[in-house]
Amino acid sequence: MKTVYSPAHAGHLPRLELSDGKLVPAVEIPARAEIVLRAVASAGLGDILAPAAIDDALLARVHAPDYLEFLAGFWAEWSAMERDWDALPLAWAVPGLRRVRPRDIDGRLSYYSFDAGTPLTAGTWNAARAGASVAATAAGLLADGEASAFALCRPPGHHAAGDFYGGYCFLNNAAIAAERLIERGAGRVAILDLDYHHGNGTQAIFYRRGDVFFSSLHADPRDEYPFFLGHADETGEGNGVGTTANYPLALGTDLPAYLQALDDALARIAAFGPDALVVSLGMDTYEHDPISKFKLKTADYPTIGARLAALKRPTLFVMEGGYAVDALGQNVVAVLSGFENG
Ligand code: SS9
Ligand code: ZN
Repeated sequence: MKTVYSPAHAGHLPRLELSDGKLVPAVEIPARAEIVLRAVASAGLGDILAPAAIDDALLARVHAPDYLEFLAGFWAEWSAMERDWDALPLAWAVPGLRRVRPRDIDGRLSYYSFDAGTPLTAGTWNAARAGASVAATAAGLLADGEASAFALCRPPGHHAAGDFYGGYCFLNNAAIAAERLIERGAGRVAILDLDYHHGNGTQAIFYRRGDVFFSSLHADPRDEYPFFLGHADETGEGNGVGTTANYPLALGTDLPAYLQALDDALARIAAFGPDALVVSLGMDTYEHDPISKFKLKTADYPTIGARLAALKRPTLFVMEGGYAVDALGQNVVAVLSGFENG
């Protein structure tokens, strides 16, 4: 399996994040992607390729033009105000308030975000664009006939919706990959989100679409971030009725309970009959993840990879979360080699 990687992710270097009411060292850091790169290289998974520059028209298929313009221009505005620290928003237009776009920079920061835990930094836009180009290039490999590919994206993407960021995510890499597959001829694409957190951004982007099936296994949003999406009764709307499937799971979920949900999701995907599968590969389901509460072990991941292989569809893995940095490389390789041997 080929890997697509760009070192440009390292320009997104958040220092402190807001967590449990405190500013603490950020967990979504460059070392994450670097350790995964080293692990896929030393496992001999396959060639490691650089991405091609991303087409703006592809980004615009997923994200609103005003949102992209905001992200692209943000740091110039922020730093012109003599602010050389990372940006965090402060107030949101919850129901009862009005979503009218503010002129003020802090107002716009809030308008285009949904949490205060996601620092926007000097290098964020370039890094996020590079991550999106990694996803798009890896999707192109599938369209060229590869059976599988790994998009080693950073920052992650699945919490980013069409017009807001959050959850360490700015551009929705998995959604961009799905759109690239459709551009290159796929009639139907399934996305399976295995990150510990619900992929609220990806779900929102495709909620009314009949050509993209979205399913997600994640900690129950009553117990865990992102709290306000990911319940089992969210099943799609309009043309997308029946094309969303959520599996909210209990804190402490271990392999048997996880596989029960996974097998159900895979049966739903098989029935949908996709031309390609995009896996949002979050490794924060790991038992020692510092911000998560599932109980999967390194030895469990090859089994999960093999179940994905049994679907027998062209499969694109897109890196999402996973914050136990020391184990992240081995855990990713465990899924991908389980897939290849499955
Ligand atoms: C932990 C704060 C968690 C959001 C987590 C986003 C995960 C993205 N105290 N904040 S995969
Ligand atoms: Zn996550």
